Amino acid sequence: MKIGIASDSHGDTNALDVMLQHPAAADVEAWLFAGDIAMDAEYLEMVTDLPVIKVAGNNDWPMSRLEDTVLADLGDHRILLTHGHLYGVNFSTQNLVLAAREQAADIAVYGHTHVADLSIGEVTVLNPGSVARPRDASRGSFMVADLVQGQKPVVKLIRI
Ligand SMILES: [Mn+2]
Repeated sequence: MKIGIASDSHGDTNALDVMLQHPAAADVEAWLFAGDIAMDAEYLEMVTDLPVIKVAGNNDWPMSRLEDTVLADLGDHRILLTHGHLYGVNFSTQNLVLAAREQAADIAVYGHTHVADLSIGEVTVLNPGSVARPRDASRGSFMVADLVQGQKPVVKLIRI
């Protein structure tokens, strides 16, 4: 199954619309939203009518009732989804990888840095970057991951 991964839209629903109109988003069956801000995850749910697995970002505190970290089992993959600020991702993804290992997750998804990150390994670590406020390029970004049974995910970074 193909999942879309987005983060840090910070209320820019126009950027989310552009993302959803991208051909790469056409056959996505579920979305992961890594936080900042929670309302945007609700917008995604509303306009796509797809499941949106979501967590709170640092800018969602204290309004959001969302969890900080969620585990999602999709096929034979287990994804640890979190915004990342609680794991010190501005410094390193080491704590995030440790948390994923402890939870037997093979994929860790985070946001917060607004910088896309893709590291395929024992734990595959993904950051889709910010769809609205990128710090690593002039155009925002998101990811599409193809989750195949028994294989590493096939992940594409897409600039909008
Ligand atoms: Mn943040």
